[in-house]
Amino acid sequence: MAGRSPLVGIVMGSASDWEVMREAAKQLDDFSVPYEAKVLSAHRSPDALAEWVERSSAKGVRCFIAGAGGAAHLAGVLAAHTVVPVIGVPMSSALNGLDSLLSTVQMPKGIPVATVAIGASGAINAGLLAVAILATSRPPLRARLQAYRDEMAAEVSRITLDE
Ligand code: RP5
Repeated sequence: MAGRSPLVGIVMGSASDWEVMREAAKQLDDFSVPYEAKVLSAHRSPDALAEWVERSSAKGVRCFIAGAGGAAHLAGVLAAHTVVPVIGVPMSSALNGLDSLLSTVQMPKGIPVATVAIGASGAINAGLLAVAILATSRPPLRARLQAYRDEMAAEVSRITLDE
């Protein structure tokens, strides 16, 4: 749902992150939430990152999702430039994502980043968390999110095990 005025900004440190980060975008598509997705790096293009997050916040983005790997400071730097909520997605890495996870989750007090799990599961949850944040002030979206949860519960209750 790239196109309409974006409510969510998805950013990643490298094009190599997109395979995972597109899972967040898919969730937003499923809930018809408009987003913008960009590659911007906290260390390779810091000025462009700051300019984008400040412009996006002013234009009406209500939640950011930031995915990065290694010494993953992208989400924290993003959060330093906006009061809009930031969700961090740690990418898998040479250290199996543990470096990315700790770099993203261990923000010093004052500038929070809501960190999800490493990799694709985390990206899916980041998309769903962004939907939940938006749903706090959008009753139709809240109803769709509740229906999604209800269907999940129904799927679990349909499971039968061979004995
Ligand atoms: C980080 O370094 C990116 O977020 C990516 O996860 C990682 C590797 O980047 P590339 O070498 O694939 O560009 O900045």
